[in-house]
Amino acid sequence: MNNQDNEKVFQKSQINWFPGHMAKTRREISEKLNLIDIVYEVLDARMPISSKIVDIDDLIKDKPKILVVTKYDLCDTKETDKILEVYKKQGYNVLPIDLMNGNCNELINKTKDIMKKINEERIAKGMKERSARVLIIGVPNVGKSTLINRLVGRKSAGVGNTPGFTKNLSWIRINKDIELLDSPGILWPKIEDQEKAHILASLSSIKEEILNTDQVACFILKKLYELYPKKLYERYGISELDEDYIEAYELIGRKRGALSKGGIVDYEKVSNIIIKDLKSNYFGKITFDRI
Ligand SMILES: Nc1nc2c(ncn2[C@@H]2O[C@H](COP(=O)(O)OP(=O)(O)OP(=O)(O)O)[C@@H](O)[C@H]2O)c(=O)[nH]1
Ligand SMILES: [Mg+2]
Repeated sequence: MNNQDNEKVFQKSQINWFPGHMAKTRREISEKLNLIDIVYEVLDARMPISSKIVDIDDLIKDKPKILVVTKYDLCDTKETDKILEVYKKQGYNVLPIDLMNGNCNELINKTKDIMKKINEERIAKGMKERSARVLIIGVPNVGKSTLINRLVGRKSAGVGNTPGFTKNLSWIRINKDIELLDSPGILWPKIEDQEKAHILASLSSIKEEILNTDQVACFILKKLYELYPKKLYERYGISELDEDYIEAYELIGRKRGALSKGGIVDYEKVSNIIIKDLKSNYFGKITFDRI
């Protein structure tokens, strides 16, 4: 967005991110599927709907799975729990978790329970018992590698707050009972629902470099205004959000000193501030999805 060129305010482009490595990861997951016993489908608690891979069941077929809902410490539990209840009613095994402070005992127990049944079936067929092989799958940046490190109890998988951090599939053993397969975050070729795409972009699951930052920043303002007006007011002093966002940008720019020469508010800087504030969790606990 540019102050001299206000018509740009309304420019919007579709958000999609499906680089070659995601297509490759999908292929490799399909190829390795016969080695997998259980799947941890990882969701971000701030977007338990938007961060769900739309065609996950085509990809992992009928493997038993656990929905591991990470970043529970960052979400608005009241709203997130409503969504998780729906998943439970649909028959999902759901486990919210705070990977910064919580432990993974419940997840390990659930995994052992599922594997026990699988092993009983194996024994009945005359096969040998084996340790559980678990695939960890999810959109970028939801905490798959962090989950692995937590499960293993040491830093085994690379972690970073940028989508696309993990580049390859790799096996990691937790103990004699469980082996994990870390995988790079994946999306799908076309995100039909652009509201979801914007939520994914706002909460750092889409590579920043390909995004129109003004568009994402305006979306964040709109979402906060709709869902958490008090938080928007507390951080930026905004109590009304005008349709073209100009007043809001001017306010934030002056408040935060995002000015260019001559004291004019630098809109690009303001967009970056908004995105960074959300990424740094400065708005407190939020959930952007609603049932
Ligand atoms: N507060 C909080 N932060 C978390 C939690 N889980 C993960 N994170 C943070 O989220 C960021 C992404 O974590 P990663 O484990 O690298 O995510 P990933 O899913 O492996 O990402 P890709 O490899 O890019 O697909 C890191 O900055 C983690 O510290 C959580 O439960 N709570
Ligand atoms: Mg990773």
